[in-house]
Amino acid sequence: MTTMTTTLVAHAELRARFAVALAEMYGAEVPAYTTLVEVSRAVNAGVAAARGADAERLGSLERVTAERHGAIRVGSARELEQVGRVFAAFGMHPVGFYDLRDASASSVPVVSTAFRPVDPAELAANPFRVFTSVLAVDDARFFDAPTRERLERFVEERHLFSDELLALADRAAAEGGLPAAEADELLRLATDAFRLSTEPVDRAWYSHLERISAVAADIGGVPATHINHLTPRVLDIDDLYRRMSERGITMIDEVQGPPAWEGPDVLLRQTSFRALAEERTFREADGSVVTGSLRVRFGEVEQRGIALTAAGRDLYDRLVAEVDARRAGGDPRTRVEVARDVWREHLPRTEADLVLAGLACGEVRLVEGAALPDREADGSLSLRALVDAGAVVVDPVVYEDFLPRSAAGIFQSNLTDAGTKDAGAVGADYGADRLSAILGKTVQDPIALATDQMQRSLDALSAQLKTPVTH
Ligand code: OOG
Ligand code: NI
Repeated sequence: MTTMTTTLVAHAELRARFAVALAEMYGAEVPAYTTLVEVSRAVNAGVAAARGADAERLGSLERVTAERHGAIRVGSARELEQVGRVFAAFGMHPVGFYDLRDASASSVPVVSTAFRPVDPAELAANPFRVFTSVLAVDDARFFDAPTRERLERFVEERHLFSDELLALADRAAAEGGLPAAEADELLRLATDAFRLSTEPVDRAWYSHLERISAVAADIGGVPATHINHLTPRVLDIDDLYRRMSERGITMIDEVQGPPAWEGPDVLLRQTSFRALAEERTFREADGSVVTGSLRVRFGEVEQRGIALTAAGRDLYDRLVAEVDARRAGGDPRTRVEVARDVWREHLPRTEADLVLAGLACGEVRLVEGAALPDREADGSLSLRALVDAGAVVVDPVVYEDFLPRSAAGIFQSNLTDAGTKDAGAVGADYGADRLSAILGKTVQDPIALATDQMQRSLDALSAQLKTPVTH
């Protein structure tokens, strides 16, 4: 007797197909996204032509050009738990906790995590990730008791993810993938769950929430969730900014995050533009259904740099505070201009120096046939001596995560109204632990993941040299 083995469509392929399906849907919904993707491709091809192999230090041209992150917003712990199960089907796990409630002057009542692959091989196969925000309905600074109650009821009554989708997702997560027909079905249902709903929006309820926060209205004022944006990755975000502006697309005032400078790109730089108003149907107070428009989605693009260690992140946060202090102290230049000076004063000029200083994460690689430096007195080899001798090269570990301040800046710059917030009320307590409890799995720490990756490569190097390598 023969046993039939069905080949499974594994997580990486499901994820790659999910990213493509969402991009096709979003491109049809938001035409400016298609322009953004075209311009991103042109930017990446230009950088590759100008810089050759060096352009691929932070990821192959193929990976970078295919790379996207999405953003979605949900309204309750139940919805967050369910969307976590959907993403697990695609090998995407919660990483990082971002509290946006205090990160912006506007009213942004959400906390967030990102679902993404964590294994370096899975990231290399397809790094698709989704920045996922959940409404902090229990935060009294934003929602009074009657609004909170109504919000909870409204969100409880809707069903973003069908039982069929959740069952397929759980099966894909448990079995490492799905047979071809079930994989197709999973992709269809999962993509559809993020399609812009055509169901009428209750005008009065939406407007009530909008006065508190446009973000709250986009989450709790509509009958379904939707992709808020899909973000391509570019190798030169300043070039992209120029090219989009030349095409007549108004970008937000500046690129968020670290400045452009001659040294290494750290962490993440992002910028965005407001998408056009989209047609939606509304139910008015008198029961009539009319066509109107909403302008809540936008286009975003990003450039990724090297991941930082805990010490590097501390330094980064101090540099950001230093930039703020200089501007508050009267420096009239833009944030980016001031930041460039601060960067020049405090950061090493190369990735290898950042890594050797213990500030950034790199993977180390032995150069075939190169002569080794002298050992230290204790018999070990120092990483610095190995690098200086040309025996070891350092490849950057890419920052795979997000920045709360940039995220808040992106949220804020796409709102027309600051909303309202009662700073005197007591905020609700959120943290990675609370999200982990909701999701039933640990929200992992971005810095730990990047430092572990570096440590594994150092361990492998020590094993290869049969000598401890000290860093
Ligand atoms: C998310 C905003 C943050 C990013 O890339 O930092 C963000 C949202 O608008 O839902 O997308
Ligand atoms: Ni984004």
